[in-house]
Amino acid sequence: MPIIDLRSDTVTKPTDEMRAAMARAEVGDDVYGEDPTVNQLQELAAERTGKAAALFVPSGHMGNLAAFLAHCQRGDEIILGNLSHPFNSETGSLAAVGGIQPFTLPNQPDGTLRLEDLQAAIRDDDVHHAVTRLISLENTHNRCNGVPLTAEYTRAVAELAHARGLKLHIDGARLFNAAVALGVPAATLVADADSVTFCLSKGLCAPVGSVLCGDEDFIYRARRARKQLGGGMRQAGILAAAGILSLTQMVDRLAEDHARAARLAEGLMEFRDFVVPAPHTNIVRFRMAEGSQVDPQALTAALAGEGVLLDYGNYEGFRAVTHHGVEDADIESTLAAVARHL
Ligand code: TLP
Repeated sequence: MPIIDLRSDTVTKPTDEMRAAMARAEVGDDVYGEDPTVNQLQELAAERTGKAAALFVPSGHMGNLAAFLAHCQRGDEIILGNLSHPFNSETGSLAAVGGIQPFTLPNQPDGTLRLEDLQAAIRDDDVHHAVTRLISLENTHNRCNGVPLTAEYTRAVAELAHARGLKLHIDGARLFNAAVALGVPAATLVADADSVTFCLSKGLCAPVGSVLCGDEDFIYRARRARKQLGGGMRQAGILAAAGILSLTQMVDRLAEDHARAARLAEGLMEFRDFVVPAPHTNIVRFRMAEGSQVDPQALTAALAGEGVLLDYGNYEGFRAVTHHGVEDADIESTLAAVARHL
């Protein structure tokens, strides 16, 4: 049975060119900083994000956590969205591992945190208070329908943060989706941020890895944090070789994923059982319409029985994510399967 896997873009497999590059990658011990392919990936990532330095990490989660550890001390506070990935889907690691307190603000439907909410959330210098150290934004915003944050918004948050002595981190797991959707270089989107993580192993198809970028001092501290988390890797050039191709060959094609997500949403909107907001990038989120008699869990299971895999959660609703492994015909087959089961 052919499988159409729309659960996530994390299911992408490395391309044939990636496997060939991995096989011939020159490697060394990266804990000593001696893996030439890792070094090449880090230089390329720094250049693409407009930062001075970069660090290859095993996952987006570790990239965010290493950033938090490098920016904060135990007992410090990070302001982030109530729908953000680090707050909801990273096992509470910033608190459990970092001893850092999250201060959540409501994410607006466009993925932003309101500037007035941010201003009010930054704590005064008072012996009772945790020290507010960092603001963390997410671009694109996973739970907010994959919406990209603009460079102008990010600049406004950075100005506010810097004026109050804080740093700004961007969880840019899908930063290149944002760049393609907005038609601006990734570096422009994060120009005013102090650090950014992006994932190689989602829409960009590498098998493993993310990159954390920032200035030299910050990356020096993040390298120690990565080691503390057990994430120092040795001959990681085997993995970095695929990541180099992610950045040089796989970015422009993200536009195809966005077009397929738009087509999927358009088709889903025709079913009266669903409420489907228009997607912005490669993430389509939708919910059951009020009064629908359809059981979403049963529908998800029935579709899975036909090889169409979607994500469903009681709180989040449905999620379908387009990626390199999903063709135009798969979108039409998905819509036909949904029609059969409604
Ligand atoms: N997101 C995954 C799951 O964890 C939900 C997905 O399928 O979307 N930031 C954002 C915005 C993410 O969406 C993710 C992964 C991460 C960070 C963490 O990346 P990894 O999975 O590499 O640790």
